[in-house]
Amino acid sequence: MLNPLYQSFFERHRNSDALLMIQENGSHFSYGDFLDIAARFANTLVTCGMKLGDRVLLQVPKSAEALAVYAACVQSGSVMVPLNTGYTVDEVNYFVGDAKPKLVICNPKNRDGLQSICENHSAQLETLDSVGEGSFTSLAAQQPMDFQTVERSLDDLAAFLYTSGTTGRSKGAMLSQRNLLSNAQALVETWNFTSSDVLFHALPIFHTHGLFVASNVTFLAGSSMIFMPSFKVQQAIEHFPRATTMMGVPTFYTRLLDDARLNRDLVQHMRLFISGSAPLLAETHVAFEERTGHRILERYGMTETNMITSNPYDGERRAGTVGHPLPGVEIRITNQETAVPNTASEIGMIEVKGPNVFTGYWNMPEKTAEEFREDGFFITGDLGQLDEAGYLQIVGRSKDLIISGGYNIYPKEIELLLDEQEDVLESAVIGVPHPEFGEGVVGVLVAKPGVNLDSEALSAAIHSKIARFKQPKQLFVLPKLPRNTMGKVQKNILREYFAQAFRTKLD
Ligand code: MLC
Ligand code: AMP
Repeated sequence: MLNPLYQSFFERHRNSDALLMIQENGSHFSYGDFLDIAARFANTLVTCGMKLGDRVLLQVPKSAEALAVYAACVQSGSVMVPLNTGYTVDEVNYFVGDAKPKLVICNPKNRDGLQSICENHSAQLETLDSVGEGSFTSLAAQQPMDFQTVERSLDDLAAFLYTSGTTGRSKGAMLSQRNLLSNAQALVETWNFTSSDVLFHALPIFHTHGLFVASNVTFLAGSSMIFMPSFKVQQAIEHFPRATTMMGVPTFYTRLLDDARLNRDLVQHMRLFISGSAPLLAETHVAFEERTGHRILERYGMTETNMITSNPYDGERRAGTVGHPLPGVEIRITNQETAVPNTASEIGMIEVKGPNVFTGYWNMPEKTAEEFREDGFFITGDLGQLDEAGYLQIVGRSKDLIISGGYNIYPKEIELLLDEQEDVLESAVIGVPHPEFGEGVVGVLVAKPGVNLDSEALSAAIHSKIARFKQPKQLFVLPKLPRNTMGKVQKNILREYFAQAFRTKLD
Protein backbone atom coordinates (compact mmCIF):
# COMPACT_ATOMS: atom_id res chain seq x y z
CA MET A 1 0.00 0.00 0.00
CA LEU A 2 1.11 3.54 -0.71
CA ASN A 3 0.41 4.76 2.83
CA PRO A 4 -1.18 1.93 4.84
CA LEU A 5 -2.43 4.02 7.74
CA TYR A 6 -3.95 6.72 5.58
CA GLN A 7 -5.57 4.20 3.29
CA SER A 8 -6.98 2.02 6.06
CA PHE A 9 -8.29 4.79 8.31
CA PHE A 10 -9.13 7.58 5.90
CA GLU A 11 -8.85 7.02 2.14
CA ARG A 12 -11.53 4.28 2.16
CA HIS A 13 -14.02 6.86 3.41
CA ARG A 14 -13.05 9.61 0.97
CA ASN A 15 -16.33 9.68 -0.93
CA SER A 16 -18.47 8.60 1.96
CA ASP A 17 -21.40 10.65 3.20
CA ALA A 18 -21.51 8.55 6.36
CA LEU A 19 -21.48 10.52 9.58
CA LEU A 20 -18.10 10.64 11.31
CA MET A 21 -19.06 12.84 14.22
CA ILE A 22 -21.48 15.15 15.86
CA GLN A 23 -20.06 17.73 18.29
CA GLU A 24 -21.35 19.44 21.43
CA ASN A 25 -22.62 22.46 19.46
CA GLY A 26 -24.55 20.18 17.10
CA SER A 27 -22.14 20.55 14.16
CA HIS A 28 -21.93 17.40 12.03
CA PHE A 29 -19.02 16.12 9.95
CA SER A 30 -19.33 13.35 7.40
CA TYR A 31 -16.18 11.36 6.66
CA GLY A 32 -15.99 13.28 3.35
CA ASP A 33 -16.16 16.69 5.12
CA PHE A 34 -13.52 15.62 7.59
CA LEU A 35 -11.13 14.41 4.89
CA ASP A 36 -11.57 17.64 2.93
CA ILE A 37 -10.43 19.56 6.00
CA ALA A 38 -7.57 17.12 6.55
CA ALA A 39 -6.41 17.58 2.93
CA ARG A 40 -6.43 21.36 3.32
CA PHE A 41 -4.43 20.93 6.51
CA ALA A 42 -1.98 18.59 4.75
CA ASN A 43 -1.39 21.28 2.10
CA THR A 44 -0.92 23.80 4.89
CA LEU A 45 1.70 21.63 6.60
CA VAL A 46 3.62 21.48 3.33
CA THR A 47 3.41 25.26 2.86
CA CYS A 48 4.76 25.63 6.40
CA GLY A 49 7.86 23.82 5.17
CA MET A 50 7.15 20.45 6.78
CA LYS A 51 9.15 17.61 5.24
CA LEU A 52 8.77 13.86 5.76
CA GLY A 53 9.32 12.98 9.43
CA ASP A 54 9.19 16.60 10.66
CA ARG A 55 7.26 17.05 13.90
CA VAL A 56 4.10 19.09 14.54
CA LEU A 57 3.57 19.78 18.23
CA LEU A 58 -0.10 20.14 19.02
CA GLN A 59 -1.45 21.54 22.30
CA VAL A 60 -5.02 22.49 21.46
CA PRO A 61 -8.54 21.95 22.80
CA LYS A 62 -10.44 18.94 21.49
CA SER A 63 -12.29 19.59 18.21
CA ALA A 64 -12.96 17.93 14.87
CA GLU A 65 -10.22 20.14 13.40
CA ALA A 66 -7.69 19.00 16.02
CA LEU A 67 -8.40 15.42 15.00
CA ALA A 68 -8.09 16.43 11.34
CA VAL A 69 -4.51 17.59 12.05
CA TYR A 70 -3.79 13.95 12.93
CA ALA A 71 -5.25 12.77 9.59
CA ALA A 72 -3.30 15.50 7.79
CA CYS A 73 -0.05 14.38 9.39
CA VAL A 74 -0.66 10.79 8.33
CA GLN A 75 -1.50 11.90 4.79
CA SER A 76 1.54 14.16 4.45
CA GLY A 77 4.11 12.06 6.31
CA SER A 78 4.54 14.47 9.23
CA VAL A 79 4.84 13.17 12.78
CA MET A 80 2.22 14.41 15.20
CA VAL A 81 3.20 15.05 18.81
CA PRO A 82 0.06 15.83 20.84
CA LEU A 83 0.45 17.37 24.30
CA ASN A 84 -1.81 17.42 27.35
CA THR A 85 -3.69 20.73 27.34
CA GLY A 86 -2.99 21.03 31.07
CA TYR A 87 0.77 21.42 30.59
CA THR A 88 2.15 24.81 31.58
CA VAL A 89 4.38 26.99 29.42
CA ASP A 90 7.41 25.72 31.39
CA GLU A 91 6.49 22.14 30.56
CA VAL A 92 5.85 22.89 26.88
CA ASN A 93 9.25 24.56 26.73
CA TYR A 94 10.84 21.16 27.49
CA PHE A 95 8.79 19.40 24.82
CA VAL A 96 9.63 21.99 22.14
CA GLY A 97 13.31 21.67 23.00
CA ASP A 98 13.17 17.88 22.91
CA ALA A 99 10.91 17.19 19.91
CA LYS A 100 12.34 20.08 17.85
CA PRO A 101 9.11 20.58 15.91
CA LYS A 102 9.01 22.69 12.77
CA LEU A 103 5.49 23.77 13.65
CA VAL A 104 3.70 24.29 16.97
CA ILE A 105 -0.09 24.63 17.01
CA CYS A 106 -1.48 25.97 20.28
CA ASN A 107 -4.60 27.34 21.90
CA PRO A 108 -4.85 31.07 20.99
CA LYS A 109 -4.88 31.75 24.75
CA ASN A 110 -1.33 30.39 25.05
CA ARG A 111 0.11 32.13 22.01
CA ASP A 112 1.82 34.95 23.90
CA GLY A 113 3.38 32.58 26.41
CA LEU A 114 4.78 30.30 23.71
CA GLN A 115 5.96 32.93 21.22
CA SER A 116 9.49 33.37 22.54
CA ILE A 117 9.94 29.62 23.15
CA CYS A 118 9.08 28.91 19.52
CA GLU A 119 11.35 31.71 18.31
CA ASN A 120 14.22 30.29 20.36
CA HIS A 121 13.73 26.91 18.73
CA SER A 122 12.98 28.25 15.22
CA ALA A 123 9.50 26.71 15.22
CA GLN A 124 6.56 28.37 13.46
CA LEU A 125 3.65 29.03 15.85
CA GLU A 126 0.00 28.85 14.77
CA THR A 127 -3.28 28.56 16.69
CA LEU A 128 -6.42 26.41 16.79
CA ASP A 129 -9.23 26.96 19.28
CA SER A 130 -12.05 24.84 20.70
CA VAL A 131 -14.31 25.43 17.69
CA GLY A 132 -11.54 24.75 15.19
CA GLU A 133 -10.75 28.38 14.41
CA GLY A 134 -7.39 30.08 14.57
CA SER A 135 -4.44 31.15 12.47
CA PHE A 136 -3.84 27.55 11.32
CA THR A 137 -7.39 27.26 9.95
CA SER A 138 -7.04 30.67 8.30
CA LEU A 139 -3.93 29.50 6.49
CA ALA A 140 -5.75 26.33 5.47
CA ALA A 141 -8.71 28.26 4.03
CA GLN A 142 -6.47 29.34 1.16
CA GLN A 143 -5.44 25.77 0.36
CA PRO A 144 -6.99 23.29 -2.08
CA MET A 145 -9.10 20.38 -0.80
CA ASP A 146 -7.12 17.72 -2.57
CA PHE A 147 -3.72 16.51 -1.53
CA GLN A 148 -1.48 13.92 -3.14
CA THR A 149 -1.09 11.36 -0.34
CA VAL A 150 2.58 10.84 0.51
CA GLU A 151 4.12 7.38 0.33
CA ARG A 152 4.84 5.87 3.76
CA SER A 153 5.53 2.33 4.92
CA LEU A 154 4.39 0.43 8.00
CA ASP A 155 7.81 1.06 9.54
CA ASP A 156 7.56 4.83 9.27
CA LEU A 157 6.78 6.93 12.33
CA ALA A 158 3.22 8.22 12.61
CA ALA A 159 3.33 9.99 15.95
CA PHE A 160 5.08 10.21 19.20
CA LEU A 161 3.47 10.63 22.57
CA TYR A 162 5.29 11.80 25.66
CA THR A 163 5.18 9.68 28.77
CA SER A 164 6.71 10.88 32.00
CA GLY A 165 9.54 8.90 33.48
CA THR A 166 10.73 7.69 36.84
CA THR A 167 13.72 10.02 36.52
CA GLY A 168 11.41 13.01 36.07
CA ARG A 169 12.25 13.54 32.38
CA SER A 170 9.49 12.88 29.85
CA LYS A 171 10.24 10.49 27.04
CA GLY A 172 8.71 10.55 23.55
CA ALA A 173 7.38 7.08 22.70
CA MET A 174 7.74 6.70 18.93
CA LEU A 175 4.81 4.93 17.30
CA SER A 176 4.96 3.58 13.78
CA GLN A 177 2.16 3.07 11.29
CA ARG A 178 2.40 -0.66 12.05
CA ASN A 179 1.92 -0.07 15.80
CA LEU A 180 -1.25 1.95 15.28
CA LEU A 181 -2.77 -0.05 12.45
CA SER A 182 -2.20 -3.51 13.94
CA ASN A 183 -3.68 -2.43 17.25
CA ALA A 184 -6.76 -0.84 15.71
CA GLN A 185 -7.31 -4.05 13.69
CA ALA A 186 -7.01 -6.20 16.82
CA LEU A 187 -9.46 -3.99 18.74
CA VAL A 188 -12.08 -3.75 15.98
CA GLU A 189 -12.01 -7.54 15.75
CA THR A 190 -12.06 -8.13 19.52
CA TRP A 191 -14.78 -5.61 20.31
CA ASN A 192 -16.91 -6.25 17.18
CA PHE A 193 -16.90 -2.64 15.98
CA THR A 194 -18.86 -2.01 12.79
CA SER A 195 -20.08 0.97 10.77
CA SER A 196 -23.33 0.85 12.78
CA ASP A 197 -21.56 1.81 16.01
CA VAL A 198 -21.87 5.22 17.59
CA LEU A 199 -19.15 5.86 20.15
CA PHE A 200 -19.74 8.32 22.98
CA HIS A 201 -16.27 9.93 22.88
CA ALA A 202 -15.57 12.11 25.91
CA LEU A 203 -11.85 11.37 26.43
CA PRO A 204 -9.08 13.84 25.66
CA ILE A 205 -7.40 13.28 22.28
CA PHE A 206 -3.82 13.88 23.39
CA HIS A 207 -3.36 10.41 24.94
CA THR A 208 -3.44 6.86 23.62
CA HIS A 209 -6.89 6.11 25.00
CA GLY A 210 -8.86 8.92 23.32
CA LEU A 211 -6.68 9.28 20.24
CA PHE A 212 -5.46 5.86 19.24
CA VAL A 213 -7.93 3.52 20.90
CA ALA A 214 -11.18 5.44 20.52
CA SER A 215 -10.57 7.39 17.30
CA ASN A 216 -8.56 4.79 15.39
CA VAL A 217 -11.13 2.08 16.09
CA THR A 218 -13.84 4.43 14.82
CA PHE A 219 -11.91 5.26 11.63
CA LEU A 220 -11.07 1.64 10.88
CA ALA A 221 -14.62 0.41 11.41
CA GLY A 222 -16.20 3.43 9.69
CA SER A 223 -18.27 4.08 12.83
CA SER A 224 -19.59 7.41 14.14
CA MET A 225 -18.74 9.41 17.26
CA ILE A 226 -20.56 11.74 19.57
CA PHE A 227 -17.49 13.89 20.11
CA MET A 228 -17.60 15.80 23.41
CA PRO A 229 -14.88 18.20 24.63
CA SER A 230 -14.68 16.44 28.01
CA PHE A 231 -16.61 14.04 30.19
CA LYS A 232 -19.80 15.42 31.74
CA VAL A 233 -22.34 13.07 33.31
CA GLN A 234 -25.20 15.22 32.04
CA GLN A 235 -24.04 14.88 28.43
CA ALA A 236 -23.53 11.13 28.79
CA ILE A 237 -27.07 10.79 30.05
CA GLU A 238 -28.42 12.88 27.18
CA HIS A 239 -26.54 10.95 24.52
CA PHE A 240 -26.62 7.32 25.69
CA PRO A 241 -29.99 6.72 24.00
CA ARG A 242 -28.30 7.42 20.61
CA ALA A 243 -24.94 5.78 21.28
CA THR A 244 -23.90 2.13 21.17
CA THR A 245 -20.57 2.21 23.01
CA MET A 246 -18.44 4.24 25.41
CA MET A 247 -14.77 4.05 26.29
CA GLY A 248 -13.79 5.61 29.59
CA VAL A 249 -11.42 5.71 32.53
CA PRO A 250 -12.81 4.35 35.82
CA THR A 251 -13.68 7.90 37.00
CA PHE A 252 -16.32 8.04 34.22
CA TYR A 253 -18.00 4.97 35.71
CA THR A 254 -17.88 6.09 39.35
CA ARG A 255 -19.31 9.48 38.37
CA LEU A 256 -22.10 7.82 36.38
CA LEU A 257 -22.92 5.57 39.34
CA ASP A 258 -23.26 8.66 41.54
CA ASP A 259 -26.18 9.80 39.37
CA ALA A 260 -29.56 8.26 40.12
CA ARG A 261 -30.62 8.59 36.46
CA LEU A 262 -28.24 5.79 35.44
CA ASN A 263 -30.46 2.75 34.96
CA ARG A 264 -31.27 -0.05 32.50
CA ASP A 265 -33.69 2.04 30.45
CA LEU A 266 -31.15 4.77 29.89
CA VAL A 267 -28.55 2.41 28.41
CA GLN A 268 -30.78 -0.01 26.53
CA HIS A 269 -29.37 1.20 23.18
CA MET A 270 -25.77 0.69 24.32
CA ARG A 271 -24.04 -2.57 23.43
CA LEU A 272 -20.65 -2.11 25.10
CA PHE A 273 -18.96 -0.17 27.91
CA ILE A 274 -15.16 -0.33 27.95
CA SER A 275 -12.82 0.78 30.74
CA GLY A 276 -9.06 1.22 30.87
CA SER A 277 -6.02 3.39 31.69
CA ALA A 278 -6.36 2.74 35.44
CA PRO A 279 -7.63 -0.11 37.63
CA LEU A 280 -11.40 -0.52 37.69
CA LEU A 281 -12.39 -1.56 41.18
CA ALA A 282 -14.32 -4.84 41.26
CA GLU A 283 -16.99 -3.04 43.31
CA THR A 284 -17.52 -0.51 40.47
CA HIS A 285 -17.85 -3.40 38.03
CA VAL A 286 -20.45 -5.11 40.21
CA ALA A 287 -22.39 -1.91 40.97
CA PHE A 288 -22.50 -0.97 37.28
CA GLU A 289 -23.88 -4.37 36.34
CA GLU A 290 -26.51 -4.20 39.06
CA ARG A 291 -27.71 -0.79 37.88
CA THR A 292 -27.50 -1.24 34.10
CA GLY A 293 -27.26 -4.96 33.34
CA HIS A 294 -23.97 -4.26 31.51
CA ARG A 295 -20.71 -5.94 32.45
CA ILE A 296 -17.98 -3.39 31.79
CA LEU A 297 -15.26 -4.77 29.51
CA GLU A 298 -11.88 -3.92 31.02
CA ARG A 299 -8.73 -3.80 28.94
CA TYR A 300 -5.09 -2.90 29.61
CA GLY A 301 -2.55 -0.89 27.68
CA MET A 302 0.23 1.68 27.72
CA THR A 303 1.42 4.55 25.59
CA GLU A 304 4.45 2.49 24.55
CA THR A 305 2.51 -0.64 23.65
CA ASN A 306 -0.96 0.52 22.66
CA MET A 307 -3.48 -2.04 23.92
CA ILE A 308 -2.11 -5.30 25.24
CA THR A 309 -4.97 -7.34 26.70
CA SER A 310 -8.75 -7.27 26.77
CA ASN A 311 -11.55 -9.16 28.42
CA PRO A 312 -13.58 -11.04 25.84
CA TYR A 313 -16.55 -9.55 24.02
CA ASP A 314 -18.33 -12.88 24.03
CA GLY A 315 -17.46 -14.95 27.04
CA GLU A 316 -16.83 -14.12 30.64
CA ARG A 317 -15.68 -10.60 31.52
CA ARG A 318 -13.90 -11.16 34.83
CA ALA A 319 -14.02 -8.27 37.28
CA GLY A 320 -10.58 -7.38 38.62
CA THR A 321 -8.82 -8.76 35.53
CA VAL A 322 -7.81 -7.23 32.22
CA GLY A 323 -8.41 -10.37 30.17
CA HIS A 324 -6.27 -12.10 27.56
CA PRO A 325 -3.63 -10.86 25.09
CA LEU A 326 -5.09 -9.29 21.93
CA PRO A 327 -4.64 -11.15 18.63
CA GLY A 328 -0.98 -11.03 17.58
CA VAL A 329 0.22 -9.85 21.00
CA GLU A 330 2.35 -12.03 23.29
CA ILE A 331 2.69 -11.53 27.02
CA ARG A 332 4.72 -13.28 29.70
CA ILE A 333 5.21 -12.86 33.41
CA THR A 334 8.80 -12.94 34.61
CA ASN A 335 10.45 -13.20 37.98
CA GLN A 336 11.32 -9.69 39.15
CA GLU A 337 14.78 -10.63 40.41
CA THR A 338 15.91 -13.16 37.81
CA ALA A 339 13.88 -12.03 34.76
CA VAL A 340 13.16 -15.72 34.08
CA PRO A 341 9.61 -16.40 32.83
CA ASN A 342 7.39 -17.80 35.58
CA THR A 343 6.15 -21.32 35.10
CA ALA A 344 3.40 -21.29 37.71
CA SER A 345 0.86 -18.50 38.15
CA GLU A 346 3.10 -16.38 40.37
CA ILE A 347 3.19 -12.60 40.53
CA GLY A 348 5.87 -11.06 38.36
CA MET A 349 6.75 -8.44 35.77
CA ILE A 350 4.39 -8.17 32.79
CA GLU A 351 6.37 -8.21 29.55
CA VAL A 352 4.94 -7.78 26.07
CA LYS A 353 5.97 -8.35 22.47
CA GLY A 354 4.16 -7.80 19.19
CA PRO A 355 3.44 -5.38 16.35
CA ASN A 356 1.77 -3.09 18.90
CA VAL A 357 5.02 -2.35 20.76
CA PHE A 358 6.63 1.03 20.01
CA THR A 359 9.90 1.47 18.18
CA GLY A 360 11.75 3.28 20.99
CA TYR A 361 12.07 6.56 22.88
CA TRP A 362 12.83 9.64 20.81
CA ASN A 363 16.55 10.43 21.04
CA MET A 364 17.02 8.12 24.05
CA PRO A 365 18.61 4.91 22.74
CA GLU A 366 20.03 3.93 26.17
CA LYS A 367 16.66 4.34 27.85
CA THR A 368 15.06 2.28 25.07
CA ALA A 369 17.64 -0.48 25.48
CA GLU A 370 17.06 -0.60 29.24
CA GLU A 371 13.38 -1.31 28.82
CA PHE A 372 13.63 -4.19 26.36
CA ARG A 373 14.87 -7.74 26.92
CA GLU A 374 17.28 -9.17 24.37
CA ASP A 375 14.54 -11.28 22.81
CA GLY A 376 12.41 -8.21 22.09
CA PHE A 377 10.01 -8.25 25.04
CA PHE A 378 9.18 -4.82 26.46
CA ILE A 379 9.24 -4.51 30.26
CA THR A 380 6.01 -2.75 31.23
CA GLY A 381 6.83 -1.98 34.88
CA ASP A 382 3.42 -3.42 35.82
CA LEU A 383 3.22 -6.46 38.08
CA GLY A 384 0.73 -9.16 37.24
CA GLN A 385 -0.41 -12.71 37.54
CA LEU A 386 -2.29 -15.07 35.22
CA ASP A 387 -5.25 -16.94 36.70
CA GLU A 388 -6.17 -20.55 35.90
CA ALA A 389 -8.09 -19.48 32.79
CA GLY A 390 -5.29 -17.23 31.52
CA TYR A 391 -6.90 -13.92 32.55
CA LEU A 392 -4.30 -11.32 33.47
CA GLN A 393 -4.64 -9.58 36.78
CA ILE A 394 -2.62 -6.42 37.43
CA VAL A 395 -1.56 -6.50 41.05
CA GLY A 396 0.75 -3.52 41.31
CA ARG A 397 3.57 -1.55 39.72
CA SER A 398 7.31 -1.77 40.09
CA LYS A 399 7.57 1.81 38.77
CA ASP A 400 6.98 4.70 41.16
CA LEU A 401 3.89 6.00 39.40
CA ILE A 402 0.57 7.51 40.45
CA ILE A 403 -2.47 7.13 38.19
CA SER A 404 -5.01 9.83 38.95
CA GLY A 405 -8.24 9.88 36.94
CA GLY A 406 -6.39 8.02 34.16
CA TYR A 407 -3.48 10.48 34.03
CA ASN A 408 -0.01 9.19 34.85
CA ILE A 409 1.94 11.25 37.33
CA TYR A 410 5.54 10.45 38.17
CA PRO A 411 6.34 11.44 41.77
CA LYS A 412 9.98 12.15 40.91
CA GLU A 413 9.03 15.11 38.72
CA ILE A 414 7.06 16.72 41.56
CA GLU A 415 9.65 15.87 44.21
CA LEU A 416 12.37 17.58 42.15
CA LEU A 417 10.22 20.70 41.99
CA LEU A 418 9.30 20.67 45.70
CA ASP A 419 12.92 20.10 46.68
CA GLU A 420 13.90 23.26 44.76
CA GLN A 421 11.67 25.41 46.98
CA GLU A 422 13.57 27.59 49.41
CA ASP A 423 12.42 26.20 52.78
CA VAL A 424 12.12 22.56 51.77
CA LEU A 425 14.80 20.15 52.93
CA GLU A 426 13.32 17.13 51.17
CA SER A 427 10.03 15.72 49.95
CA ALA A 428 8.24 12.53 49.02
CA VAL A 429 5.24 12.40 46.72
CA ILE A 430 2.79 9.52 47.02
CA GLY A 431 -0.57 8.41 45.68
CA VAL A 432 -3.29 7.46 48.15
CA PRO A 433 -6.88 6.29 47.58
CA HIS A 434 -9.10 9.06 46.23
CA PRO A 435 -12.86 8.53 45.91
CA GLU A 436 -13.07 10.18 42.48
CA PHE A 437 -9.68 9.83 40.83
CA GLY A 438 -8.69 6.37 42.15
CA GLU A 439 -5.44 7.80 43.45
CA GLY A 440 -4.84 11.36 44.62
CA VAL A 441 -1.47 13.09 44.86
CA VAL A 442 -0.12 13.88 48.33
CA GLY A 443 3.14 15.71 49.02
CA VAL A 444 5.04 15.01 52.23
CA LEU A 445 7.60 17.66 53.15
CA VAL A 446 10.42 18.12 55.58
CA ALA A 447 11.39 21.71 56.42
CA LYS A 448 14.94 23.03 56.60
CA PRO A 449 16.06 23.38 60.24
CA GLY A 450 14.50 26.31 62.02
CA VAL A 451 11.85 27.19 59.40
CA ASN A 452 8.11 26.69 59.35
CA LEU A 453 6.71 25.57 56.03
CA ASP A 454 3.74 27.45 54.66
CA SER A 455 1.78 24.94 52.51
CA GLU A 456 -0.26 27.61 50.79
CA ALA A 457 2.79 29.60 49.76
CA LEU A 458 4.38 26.39 48.47
CA SER A 459 1.32 25.46 46.43
CA ALA A 460 1.34 28.96 44.96
CA ALA A 461 5.05 28.68 44.15
CA ILE A 462 4.63 25.54 42.05
CA HIS A 463 1.34 26.62 40.50
CA SER A 464 2.73 27.85 37.17
CA LYS A 465 5.43 25.20 36.96
CA ILE A 466 3.51 21.96 36.44
CA ALA A 467 0.08 21.00 35.17
CA ARG A 468 -2.71 21.40 37.70
CA PHE A 469 -3.67 17.71 37.71
CA LYS A 470 -0.13 16.79 38.86
CA GLN A 471 -0.03 19.22 41.77
CA PRO A 472 -0.43 17.67 45.23
CA LYS A 473 -4.03 17.99 46.37
CA GLN A 474 -2.70 17.98 49.94
CA LEU A 475 0.67 18.81 51.48
CA PHE A 476 1.78 17.48 54.86
CA VAL A 477 4.85 18.35 56.89
CA LEU A 478 6.77 15.71 58.88
CA PRO A 479 9.91 16.14 61.02
CA LYS A 480 11.65 13.50 58.86
CA LEU A 481 10.88 10.91 56.18
CA PRO A 482 10.86 7.21 57.09
CA ARG A 483 13.87 5.48 55.51
CA ASN A 484 15.10 1.89 55.35
CA THR A 485 18.62 0.82 56.26
CA MET A 486 19.79 1.63 52.72
CA GLY A 487 18.51 5.20 53.19
CA LYS A 488 15.64 4.78 50.72
CA VAL A 489 12.39 6.57 51.58
CA GLN A 490 9.77 4.01 52.63
CA LYS A 491 6.82 5.22 50.59
CA ASN A 492 4.71 2.24 51.63
CA ILE A 493 4.81 3.54 55.23
CA LEU A 494 3.83 7.02 54.06
CA ARG A 495 1.00 5.60 51.94
CA GLU A 496 -0.34 3.73 54.92
CA TYR A 497 0.01 6.73 57.22
CA PHE A 498 -1.79 9.10 54.86
CA ALA A 499 -4.25 6.52 53.46
CA GLN A 500 -7.21 8.43 54.85
CA ALA A 501 -6.06 11.84 53.55
CA PHE A 502 -8.91 12.17 51.06
CA ARG A 503 -11.47 10.05 52.88
CA THR A 504 -11.53 12.44 55.84
CA LYS A 505 -11.72 15.45 53.56
CA LEU A 506 -14.35 14.29 51.09
CA ASP A 507 -16.54 11.74 52.88
C1 MLC B 1 -8.85 17.04 36.49
N1 MLC B 1 -8.31 17.30 37.69
C2 MLC B 1 -7.62 16.24 38.10
C3 MLC B 1 -7.76 15.30 37.07
N2 MLC B 1 -8.53 15.82 36.09
N3 MLC B 1 -6.91 16.01 39.20
C4 MLC B 1 -6.31 14.83 39.30
N4 MLC B 1 -6.41 13.86 38.36
C5 MLC B 1 -7.12 14.08 37.23
N5 MLC B 1 -7.20 13.14 36.29
C6 MLC B 1 -8.45 18.52 38.51
C7 MLC B 1 -8.14 19.78 37.75
O1 MLC B 1 -6.77 20.05 37.85
C8 MLC B 1 -8.99 20.79 38.49
O2 MLC B 1 -8.37 21.10 39.72
C9 MLC B 1 -10.24 20.00 38.82
O3 MLC B 1 -9.84 18.62 38.85
C10 MLC B 1 -11.35 20.17 37.80
O4 MLC B 1 -10.80 20.04 36.49
P1 MLC B 1 -11.67 19.56 35.26
O5 MLC B 1 -10.85 19.68 34.02
O6 MLC B 1 -13.01 20.22 35.31
O7 MLC B 1 -11.83 18.03 35.58
P2 MLC B 1 -12.75 17.00 34.93
O8 MLC B 1 -13.27 17.51 33.60
O9 MLC B 1 -13.75 16.58 35.92
O10 MLC B 1 -11.73 15.81 34.60
C11 MLC B 1 -11.67 14.62 35.27
C12 MLC B 1 -11.54 13.49 34.23
C13 MLC B 1 -10.32 13.81 33.34
C14 MLC B 1 -11.36 12.19 34.96
C15 MLC B 1 -12.81 13.43 33.39
O11 MLC B 1 -9.15 13.91 34.15
C16 MLC B 1 -10.14 12.84 32.23
O12 MLC B 1 -10.76 12.94 31.17
N6 MLC B 1 -9.24 11.84 32.40
C17 MLC B 1 -8.93 10.89 31.37
C18 MLC B 1 -7.47 10.79 31.20
C19 MLC B 1 -7.09 9.87 30.03
O13 MLC B 1 -7.60 9.95 28.94
N7 MLC B 1 -6.14 8.95 30.27
C20 MLC B 1 -5.68 8.03 29.28
C21 MLC B 1 -4.16 8.01 29.23
S1 MLC B 1 -3.62 6.78 28.04
P3 MLC B 1 -8.55 22.49 40.46
O14 MLC B 1 -7.84 22.27 41.74
O15 MLC B 1 -7.93 23.48 39.54
O16 MLC B 1 -10.03 22.69 40.63
C22 MLC B 1 -3.26 5.41 29.00
C23 MLC B 1 -3.06 4.13 28.30
C24 MLC B 1 -4.29 3.31 28.41
O17 MLC B 1 -3.30 5.46 30.17
O18 MLC B 1 -4.22 2.15 28.81
O19 MLC B 1 -5.33 3.85 28.08
P1 AMP C 1 0.35 5.52 30.15
O1 AMP C 1 1.82 5.51 30.34
O2 AMP C 1 -0.31 6.81 30.41
O3 AMP C 1 0.03 4.99 28.85
O4 AMP C 1 -0.26 4.52 31.25
C1 AMP C 1 -0.03 3.15 31.17
C2 AMP C 1 -0.24 2.52 32.50
O5 AMP C 1 -1.61 2.61 32.88
C3 AMP C 1 0.05 1.04 32.50
O6 AMP C 1 1.43 0.78 32.60
C4 AMP C 1 -0.73 0.58 33.70
O7 AMP C 1 0.01 0.81 34.89
C5 AMP C 1 -1.94 1.50 33.68
N1 AMP C 1 -3.15 0.84 33.15
C6 AMP C 1 -3.69 0.90 31.92
N2 AMP C 1 -4.82 0.16 31.85
C7 AMP C 1 -5.02 -0.38 33.07
C8 AMP C 1 -5.99 -1.22 33.66
N3 AMP C 1 -7.05 -1.65 32.97
N4 AMP C 1 -5.83 -1.58 34.95
C9 AMP C 1 -4.77 -1.15 35.67
N5 AMP C 1 -3.83 -0.34 35.19
C10 AMP C 1 -3.93 0.05 33.90
